[in-house]
Amino acid sequence: MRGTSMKLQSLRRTVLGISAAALLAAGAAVPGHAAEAADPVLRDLAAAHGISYGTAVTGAKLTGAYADVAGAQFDSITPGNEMKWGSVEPVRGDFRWSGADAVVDFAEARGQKVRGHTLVWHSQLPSWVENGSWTASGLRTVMTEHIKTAAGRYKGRIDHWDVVNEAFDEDGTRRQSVFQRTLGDGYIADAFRAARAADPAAKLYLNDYNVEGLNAKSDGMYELVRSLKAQGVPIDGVGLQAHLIVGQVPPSLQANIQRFADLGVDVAVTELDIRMQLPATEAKLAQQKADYAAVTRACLAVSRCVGVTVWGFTDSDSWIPDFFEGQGAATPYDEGFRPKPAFYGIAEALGWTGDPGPGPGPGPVDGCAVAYAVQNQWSAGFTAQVTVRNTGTAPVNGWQLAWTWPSGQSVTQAWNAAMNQSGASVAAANVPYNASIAPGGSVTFGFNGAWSGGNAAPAGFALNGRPCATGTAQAG
Ligand code: 9MR
Repeated sequence: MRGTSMKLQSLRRTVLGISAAALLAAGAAVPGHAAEAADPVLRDLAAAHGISYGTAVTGAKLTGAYADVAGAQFDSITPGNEMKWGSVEPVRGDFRWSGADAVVDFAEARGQKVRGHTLVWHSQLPSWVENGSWTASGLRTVMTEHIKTAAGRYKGRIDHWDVVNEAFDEDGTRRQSVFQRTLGDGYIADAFRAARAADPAAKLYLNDYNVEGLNAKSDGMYELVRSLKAQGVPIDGVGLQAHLIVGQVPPSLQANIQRFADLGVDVAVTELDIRMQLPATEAKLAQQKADYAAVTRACLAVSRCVGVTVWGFTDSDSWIPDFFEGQGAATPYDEGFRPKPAFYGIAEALGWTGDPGPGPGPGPVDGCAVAYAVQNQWSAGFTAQVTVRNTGTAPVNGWQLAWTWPSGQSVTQAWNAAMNQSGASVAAANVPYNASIAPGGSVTFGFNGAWSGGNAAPAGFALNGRPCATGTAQAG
């Protein structure tokens, strides 16, 4: 297993040769600290230990700086949504593969492995499956046909399939999904057998969340894996999703990985993110760094732990703010693609001994004011200018201005800032040439946006997490 990774590393070096330094030379739009030539490359560091470091991606975002970082830093890609049943067969017999194909093509062009996610899951199921009135044999046929079609389409191109996802309730008993209710306990063995038949080379995984530490749910999963192995069911691995909370990495993580490994299966951390209550503070980011390092070290400590995948590498592409109100900042890069302390925590756990530099993330701000002006507006679009003034006494070195749209607007194009939008939340980050704002100084950036119905100004702005006064920041 680890030998394979070493081979992949040398292939990548000679054929692709992408590195942070090359990105910098190519002028890639990774603002702030991200494009430092001395920054570590996680996929190289991981390969030196024979493990993999991967990321989930949103296929539609795989251009520009997002694609550059995903391609340069990670050796494994998981499509975040594009391979789910609801995405590929929303209507029975009507298959839509373009999203999944694009992610697989992206990964192959960069020498990256692909984790297929996921074949049998109770969620993001098309309604025709979830709400159909099935006989057991009818649903079994539909399930095994789906596995045959999806795993068969990518035969030989997927390293690991999450064959069955989230099969357990928190108490370790089976989740009462449509599959469990209709087919009974045996559906999991059937799914693994169908996946093996469709793609014999893929490693077949059982994947779940809240099973990272020793607890009732991971006990249930352990018992199932033990019994599947005893019956000769073709299961190769266990995926621990690891959607964690800052400061709460389970102390028994390594012991849990080890007990699964001792059953004769591989283990992977498949969906790592570590969320916090916003705003992010230096103390929380430092704890998060320690947490990312701890998870990485736990995997390194068990020889059958084959790698770690983060569930989104940038805070601009994370499910957390949409699902946990007031929480976020869960990934290793900020919304402007700048590495956070967590990124260096991973690198250090993988043996990197370089200098993370003066401050990878935006630092504290002791006073700010923002002037927001719509300069031009037409039927569905507008141009706005934003001036941010440092009204404090300390220099700002690296900044991110956040706001929430009041009436459904969206940013379409930006200048003098790197902008990202997730739902109604906008983050505008500095570009390399305007990262510093001296006390009393200001920076101005602009953007085009789309609106319909209303185009009210945002109610407030926060600079590096600190609320700013509004309407008083004249350009200067
Ligand atoms: O990241 C995925 C997000 O975009 C979807 O909205 C969400 C819907 O449930 O699924 C997210 O990914 C999930 C993954 O497929 C399985 N484990 C939990 C992940 C977070 O919800």
